[in-house]
Amino acid sequence: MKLSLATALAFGLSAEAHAIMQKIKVNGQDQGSLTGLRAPNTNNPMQDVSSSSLACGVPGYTSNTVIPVKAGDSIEGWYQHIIGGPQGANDLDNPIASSHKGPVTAWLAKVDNAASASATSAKWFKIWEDTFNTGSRKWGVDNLIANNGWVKFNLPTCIPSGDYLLRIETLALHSAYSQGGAQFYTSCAQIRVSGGGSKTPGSTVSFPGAYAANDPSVVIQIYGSSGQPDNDGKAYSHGPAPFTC
Ligand SMILES: [Cu+2]
Repeated sequence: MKLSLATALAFGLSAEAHAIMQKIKVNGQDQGSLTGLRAPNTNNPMQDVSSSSLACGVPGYTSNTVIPVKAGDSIEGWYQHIIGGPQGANDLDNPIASSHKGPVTAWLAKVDNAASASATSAKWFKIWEDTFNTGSRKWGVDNLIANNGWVKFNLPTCIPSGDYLLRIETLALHSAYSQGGAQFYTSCAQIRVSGGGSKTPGSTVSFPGAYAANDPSVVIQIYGSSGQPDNDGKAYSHGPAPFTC
């Protein structure tokens, strides 16, 4: 059997080609590595949707910092192969292996104190997603790679001021053809919003809880009839629709 390079990568060679979300920018201002973040200290993914670490990753790096932001601010999150950037020279798997197709999403949860709040009891709502473009057949991860690991979105302008946890999730689907094969890469930022409004989401979810192990967005064969990871051009959705003001 002749395998394309992409298929060969998907089925094994890139097993260690993981990534960590490790810092954010606010309105273009770099906040510093791991500052104000809850991030895993390994780039291994989570593959259990019932994990108590599904919100912010397996506990590793913590911070006492709460990053001040304003409602509507531009936020960027940075994924790299390992903390600090590439793993050695000419790291073809930085920011993440190109086999790791899938959606990138961002979520908020209102909390009393972002530095100390429990992520598992937080009530989350999605604020942004980059899933799959049926026209270009590009995944959120393709755009993440094109932007050297940066994912960019705006905070809603209408959310109430106060502390929030901001969760960024990349879901790699290259091995999602069997249950338990999808790979979740998540970290959270601790933020304090000022200048907000008064609109709150009608519904929220918990992590774990938002996804079932057999959700069609979690168990999926993204390799289509052409042998490409193009989902056969079919639409893809993952979790609730983003909150809008
Ligand atoms: Cu990986």
